[in-house]
Amino acid sequence: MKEQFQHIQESLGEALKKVEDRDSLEVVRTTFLGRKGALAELMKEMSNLPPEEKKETGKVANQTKREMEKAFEEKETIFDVQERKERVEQEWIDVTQPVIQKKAQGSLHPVTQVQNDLEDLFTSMGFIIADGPELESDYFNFTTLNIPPTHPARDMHDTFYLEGRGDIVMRTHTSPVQIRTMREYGAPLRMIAPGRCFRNEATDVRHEHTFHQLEGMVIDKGITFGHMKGVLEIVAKRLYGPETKMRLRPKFYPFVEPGVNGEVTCFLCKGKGCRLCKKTGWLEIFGAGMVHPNVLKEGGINPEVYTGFAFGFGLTRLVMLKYGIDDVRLLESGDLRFLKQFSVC
Ligand code: FA5
Repeated sequence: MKEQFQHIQESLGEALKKVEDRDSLEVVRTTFLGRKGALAELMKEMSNLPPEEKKETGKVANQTKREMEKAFEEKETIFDVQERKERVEQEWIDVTQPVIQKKAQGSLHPVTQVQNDLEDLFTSMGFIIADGPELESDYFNFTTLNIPPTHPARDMHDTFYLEGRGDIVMRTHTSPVQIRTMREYGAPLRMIAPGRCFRNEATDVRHEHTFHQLEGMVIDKGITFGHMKGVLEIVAKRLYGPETKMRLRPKFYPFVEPGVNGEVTCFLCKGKGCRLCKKTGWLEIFGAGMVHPNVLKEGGINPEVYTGFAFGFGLTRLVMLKYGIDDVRLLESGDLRFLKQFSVC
């Protein structure tokens, strides 16, 4: 019987040499090592052996089985390695190829879009674009604008102060840029200054603690209230169409004299009165007026020679009006579901 085991083992060796693919390998496995294969059948016959031969033959049988399985696995490994090599060759990657996957692209915030639009309009009328710091000195934010430390007008702009630095505030408006620009460029001057402002507000649909304004100023010889009204009407109509109505009403601002606040018809109710416009039909979008002589002096400009007007648009409000947004707080919320509606790159 030992010879029979040896014979089966040799036959397996011969069969494996001829195997060229996985299918024929499987056939060899079932023929020799399967439950009903040659080896299993021979092992069954061992039960007929006399007891004294059984032990010795059993050892040979087990040894043969191990060696046959090993031979089979070695052949199987050759196929495994070969297949892996083929796969690696097929999956070859050229790392120098440009990436074809489309990248997620962001877009401009609606406030930036309206700001860009207004910058185009104003620069086309000869205005320069100026800039100033968001963390501003109390001196530029209030004092130079004719609001001395004890003046009650400071109550209109409650803001955020820095602990231990009473002389520095988060700017409450873009008006301090008026002074900075006058000091830098002198007269005549045509400038706008868009930027972020901060106020300690009890927030609601129209008031946010962080919002944007767009400041503007024109200084020259002979500038009148009529020039101011003309410019502001151009802006209102550019923003909301030629049928837009604008009205000016007297309002006190310490840095202008006379001062006005400017309103346009409410986009939501078309002037009928609603929650957004507090049932008035009008939405306030800017403050404006003829530059106060004290402010011109602070800017280093002689009020006996030059006059001018200044205005401050609530840029955030302009955006609300343009897109029909009925809650200002959405704009600074950082909520992408909201912002994606305005995606223009
Ligand atoms: C000012 O801030 C003045 N500096 C504007 C000015 C400039 C007047 C030059 C005269 C000459 P006022 O506080 O009214 O004014 O704000 C101007 C605009 O900013 C308002 O019409 C409003 O549209 C917007 N605004 C003010 N507070 C908020 C707020 N909390 N949230 C959103 N928008 C606001």
